[in-house]
Amino acid sequence: MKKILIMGSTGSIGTQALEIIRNNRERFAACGLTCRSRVETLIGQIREFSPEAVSVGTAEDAARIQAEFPGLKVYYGEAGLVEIAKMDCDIVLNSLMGISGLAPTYTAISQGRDIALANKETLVAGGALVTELCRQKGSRLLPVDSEHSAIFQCLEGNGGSACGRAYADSAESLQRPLRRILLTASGGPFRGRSVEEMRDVTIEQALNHPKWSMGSKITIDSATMMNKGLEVIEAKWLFDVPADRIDVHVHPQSIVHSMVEFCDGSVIAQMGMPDMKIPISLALNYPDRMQLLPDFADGYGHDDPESRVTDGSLDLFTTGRELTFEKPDRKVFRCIDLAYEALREGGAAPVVMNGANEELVAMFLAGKIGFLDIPETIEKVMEKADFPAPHTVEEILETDRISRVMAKEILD
Ligand code: MN3
Repeated sequence: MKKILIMGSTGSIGTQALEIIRNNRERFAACGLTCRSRVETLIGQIREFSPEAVSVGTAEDAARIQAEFPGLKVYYGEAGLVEIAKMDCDIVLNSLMGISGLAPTYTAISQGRDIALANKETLVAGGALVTELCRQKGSRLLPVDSEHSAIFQCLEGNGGSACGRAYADSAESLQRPLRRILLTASGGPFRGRSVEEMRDVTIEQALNHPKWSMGSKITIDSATMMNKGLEVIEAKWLFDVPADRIDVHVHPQSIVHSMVEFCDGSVIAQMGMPDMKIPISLALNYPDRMQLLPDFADGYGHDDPESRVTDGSLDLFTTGRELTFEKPDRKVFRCIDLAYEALREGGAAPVVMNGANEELVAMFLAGKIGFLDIPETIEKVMEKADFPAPHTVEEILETDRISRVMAKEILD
C-alpha cells in the first residue's frame, strides 16, 4: 500500500489523482489532502478517502473541518502546508499552484520523500536548491508535467534516467548520449496571431485552451506561452540539460508529448492522448505502469487493427493522422525568450521572472490589466531587478515578494 500526500487535492491534477486512487484502493491510500479555498470539495474528499491529516487556507475553515471531523489532524495557511509536508507517507504529489509549492516540497524532500511534481514553479524558482537537496536525501523527483513525463520515459534505458536521485553522480550524466530535448507545445489559444491581435483578448478567450483542461493560472501561462518557458527551466533542472539543448516545437495536436535526440541521430518520442492520468499514474506508481485502458475482449478481429482502438487509446488512423510541428513565433510569444534569458542569467533571474509572472497573471484574471501587460511588464521587471542569487527558501520567497511589488508598481 502506497501512502500518498496530495497537496492541492481539489485542483485538476489532485482530483484526477484521487480518481486513480478510487479505482485502485488495494494499491494506494490518500493519507493527506490540502486545498486553499474549495472547502466543500475537500469535505467530500475527507468523507470518501479518510485521510489522517488535511491543510486548508484559513483558520476559520480549519475550525469548521475540525468540528466535523474530530479525529482528523487539521492544519491551515502557508505554515500548515509546511507542517503537513512532514507527515509520514511514501510519496508527495505536489499539485499546488505557483511559488506556494516551494516550501512544502523542500520540507518533504528534507524528510527523504519522493515527490511527484506537478508544480513547475518549485523548480523554476528553486531548481538548484531542490535538486541539491534531492541528491543529499536520496529523494526522487518524478515529473507529472506531461512533457517532462514524456522526456523521462524517453530517457529511461538510454544512458540513465533522470530526476534528482538518478543524477546523483553527475559525472555520469555528462557522458550520456542525450544530444537535445525537443519540448513540444500546443501553442495555446492564440497560435498564429500577431502581437496586435492579442492586445484586446478577453479573460474568457485566454482561458479557452484548445487541448488541455487545467487550472486558470497555467491556462493563462499557456496562452502567453510562459508555460513553455517555465517548462524549459523545469527540464533543465529535472534532466540536467543546458538551455541551448532544449528546443521548443509547437505541435498543435498534443499527441507527441516531447522527444529526445541522441548522439547517433536517433529520436525517441512519447505519444498518447492528451490525458493527465497517464503521467500522474506513472509518477505515483513508478517504475510500474497501471492499466488505464481496457484489455481486449475475447475474439477481437485479427484483421482489423481499428477494433483494438478502444476508448482512451491513441487512434493514429483518425486523431493522430496528421501530426505537425512548427517553430514558435518568439517575437509574438516573448515569454519563451524571457525564460531562456532568465535561465542563462541564472541567480535570481528565474525567481524574478516567475514572481512577476504569477502576480501579473493574477491581475489579468482579476480584470485589472490587459493580456500583453503580462509579457511587457515581466520584461521591465527583469531589466530593473538586481538581486543577489538567493541561497535559501526564505531568500527565494523574499525575492519573489519584491518582484511582485515591482510588477505592480510599474503598472500603477
Ligand atoms: Mn506541460
